[in-house]
Amino acid sequence: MPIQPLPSGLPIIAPRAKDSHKGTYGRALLVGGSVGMPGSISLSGQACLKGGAGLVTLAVPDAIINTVANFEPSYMTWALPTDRSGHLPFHAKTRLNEKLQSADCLAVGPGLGQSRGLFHLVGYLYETFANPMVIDADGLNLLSQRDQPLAGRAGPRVVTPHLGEFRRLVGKPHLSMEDARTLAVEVAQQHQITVVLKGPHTLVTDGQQQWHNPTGNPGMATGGTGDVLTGLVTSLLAQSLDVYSAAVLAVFLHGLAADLAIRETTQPGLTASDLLSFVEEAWRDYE
Ligand code: NPW
Ligand code: AMP
Ligand code: MG
Repeated sequence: MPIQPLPSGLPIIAPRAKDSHKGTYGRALLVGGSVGMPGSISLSGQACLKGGAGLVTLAVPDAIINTVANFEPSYMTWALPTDRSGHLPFHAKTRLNEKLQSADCLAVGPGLGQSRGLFHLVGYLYETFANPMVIDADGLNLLSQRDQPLAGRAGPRVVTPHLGEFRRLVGKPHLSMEDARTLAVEVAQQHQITVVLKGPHTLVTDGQQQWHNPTGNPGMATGGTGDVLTGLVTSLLAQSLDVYSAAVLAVFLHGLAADLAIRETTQPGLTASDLLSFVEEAWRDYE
């Protein structure tokens, strides 16, 4: 039974055409993971599949590729070099470029870690990848270290900070959530990007439009739930939604999955993996 009526203004995804195939639903490339954080990028990849993307590839440091591959058989993996700290060096871009050429959309950041090489790699991707791109987690932390964090984008962009990450991005360490919500609209407008400011009643804005998300609950305050959201946004981009619509629908389904999950689990017991299991039921409510 549906949990609540669907709110108006929710983006619409057309039913699948009978003659469609996996290429119809897009090729998504997700870059992340590091030694110690292989789970985050896997959660994103699994969410990207559950969101309906046709082909999902995770580009990860070769040191963790077997671990990441073993989490889920339905996505592909692409090994990049690992530096001595367990991260991707800047020259990983050469091998990454082989996959970027065929990627309809890109996500960067979950579990990526931070290093000098990654600072340059993330800046390079932000400034050169012409298709839609999601930047989350350490991808945001690395952009934050640039003189002008969000300047120079080469294509449509969605950033998905929680309050801590947003504070770093705008260089205001004591910003309240209320002020952050106001500033998020200004930042989106200034850079012509979509900002997803996560938290209770996540705000999605492109500077013109605003979505105050009605779904979600405090059970989601647990490691990995944001990584699931990154995968869902990326999935909807792969299916050709515009960046604002992809962000709104992903945030809505993500919260709805959590609301459905706690009917069967509990708020303290909810894990990011549980969220993945309930994305399907969220889709059913949406349909
Ligand atoms: P506090 O604790 O309240 O003082 P970070 P992260 C603040 C990966 N993960 N509202 C918080 O402040 C991610 O993908 C891997 C307000 C603290 O200062 C990243 O790559 C997992 N403040 C990496 O870990 C599962 C908030 O921000 C700081 C806030 C680091 O990401 C876990 C914490 O944020 C994780 O996803 C909020 N809503 N949220 C895995 N299984 O592999 C946070 N803060 O330092 O950016 O750390 O978000 O854990
Ligand atoms: P992250 O901090 O990147 O792992 O993202 C956490 C996710 O959980 C975001 O989608 C938040 O909107 C959601 N979340 C965290 N705490 C709450 C809460 N108290 N109520 C609703 N959603 C939450
Ligand atoms: Mg996160």
